[in-house]
Amino acid sequence: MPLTHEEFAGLTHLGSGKVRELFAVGDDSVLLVASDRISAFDVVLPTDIPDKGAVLTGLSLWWFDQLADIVPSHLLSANVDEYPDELAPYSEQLRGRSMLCRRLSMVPIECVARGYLTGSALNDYRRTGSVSGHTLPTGLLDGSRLPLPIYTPSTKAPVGEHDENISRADAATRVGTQVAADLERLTLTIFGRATDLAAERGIILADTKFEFGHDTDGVLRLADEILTPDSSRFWPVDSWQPGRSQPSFDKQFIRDYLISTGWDRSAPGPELPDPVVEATRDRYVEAYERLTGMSFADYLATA
Ligand code: Q0N
Repeated sequence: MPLTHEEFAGLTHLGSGKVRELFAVGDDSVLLVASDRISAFDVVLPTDIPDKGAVLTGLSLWWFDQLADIVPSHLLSANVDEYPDELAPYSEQLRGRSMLCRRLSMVPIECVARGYLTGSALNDYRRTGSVSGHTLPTGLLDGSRLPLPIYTPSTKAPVGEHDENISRADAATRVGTQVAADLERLTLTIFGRATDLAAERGIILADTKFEFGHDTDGVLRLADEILTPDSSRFWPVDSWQPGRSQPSFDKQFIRDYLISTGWDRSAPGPELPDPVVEATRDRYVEAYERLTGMSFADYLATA
């Protein structure tokens, strides 16, 4: 049985992503829960990947710590033993894969930074030669490194729809000139730090998406989960080769398996065989350990 919010029947459900849930905790906090669900080709699959939610939570916590001198985050605690009493019935389901966070007033755009050209930015580039108002050099290929990282804000689409890249001028209209400038500066500064840390570990951070919100003092804080394989594209530097779609660090076994089945990409998708589940779990754990330089078993044991 996959995690759905039914598992937390006593909590006030605020929203769902494809594989995450958000609950209200009192008036001033929220609980972000990462499930073990996985999506591929835009469909949530019927088979869970054990510990995926804990890996993504552990990675986010590590990144918040690495970035704390640049931007404050929404994190209050990831220690379930410190959570408010109303969460006590769920402690064991939440351990390792949840974050108690300040409830923010969310900024209504996605803040995307890209160091490499792929995905929706590649589509925009092929159609128009530019992405979010950045005119790019001619001759770039799928996976090409960009001359400089770019900020490509996008709309927040409802689940099932795709975010749409918008111009920086459009972003400024939606959030105001000052906030738009702060988001761009913070996004590119964080992306630069994360790119350098990942590169030290042999990993290319191709692109990533951040969400921000304002706290009750009006301070802009980094929200959501950050710099995980679900919100970012990580590519092993050894196999990077522009001119083709890059193998996904985390999901390539699943994509290859799904293609081999002839699946037509309609929901719910096929169950995954155990060897594919195990190889994928190993890739998530490897991403955690390569990026952080720490043991995932230690993370789980102390969570
Ligand atoms: C919030 N989202 C989008 C989980 C992921 N700290 C916060 N305060 C208020 N609202 C939010 C946060 C955060 N983070 C974030 N929506 C609301 C991502 N969600 C979608 C639902 O599932």
